[in-house]
Amino acid sequence: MSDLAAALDEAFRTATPIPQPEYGFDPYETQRELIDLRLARGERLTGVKLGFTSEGKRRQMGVHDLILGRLTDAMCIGEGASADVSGFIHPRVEPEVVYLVGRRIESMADAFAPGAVAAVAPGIELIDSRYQDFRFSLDSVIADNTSAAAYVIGPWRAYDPAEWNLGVLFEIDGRPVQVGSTGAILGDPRRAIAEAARLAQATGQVIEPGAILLAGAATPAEPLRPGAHVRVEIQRLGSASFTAAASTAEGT
Ligand code: 0L1
Ligand code: MG
Repeated sequence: MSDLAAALDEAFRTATPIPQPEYGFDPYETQRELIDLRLARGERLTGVKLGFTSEGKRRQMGVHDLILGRLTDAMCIGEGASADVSGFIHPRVEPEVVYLVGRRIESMADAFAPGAVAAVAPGIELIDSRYQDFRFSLDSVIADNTSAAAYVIGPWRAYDPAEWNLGVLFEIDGRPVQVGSTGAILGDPRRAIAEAARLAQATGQVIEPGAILLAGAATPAEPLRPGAHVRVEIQRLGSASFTAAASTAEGT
């Protein structure tokens, strides 16, 4: 177990951010160690997420590639639920397209095979960097499991690849805070399964049938305030929502 994985796990468990490390760690290996600690505490893997799926965000953060993170059942907030967010440090929320993986994905070829995506849903991702001030490099955010913290999934519907460029309305407390299009995800969210396959193969992971894939944010993220009601509506797909029930560690 590396020092960085242990420090990130403690930062997560105590909601106390740490300075980002500068060198001397393997990003995806540290992420795996971090997730193994959670699995050893009884959590179960539920899927993966892509990050930095918009060129604008990559430019803003000065990074050059997408990143892949892992999701567990403990990160799942029920659709429409009231969720205790006191264990998060400085959480942000963003609208996501969620895919249900329909077959075992080990290589790019699997991603293009029939049935690779079985269903699609509107979703919300809650990201929370375990680093001070939400500051990180590409490598350090990978080690921090790509800031993955929680997710909400709305109703599933059958996947129709023709429906890829859909309007997105992102509301907090009933007011629109962002509007956008799912086309902002990789220029075409249908690319998400192939990009996830590429990164999974490169990092020695297999995406199992039944896994979920958070394909990426369709708009910029917004800070999550205590008491906020967060709702995402995606044209034709429906909506996902939750309410933040308590203060976060930084009281934001
Ligand atoms: O899900 C995302 O796109 C976020 C990836 C990590 C970067 C961040 O924390 O903003
Ligand atoms: Mg995201």
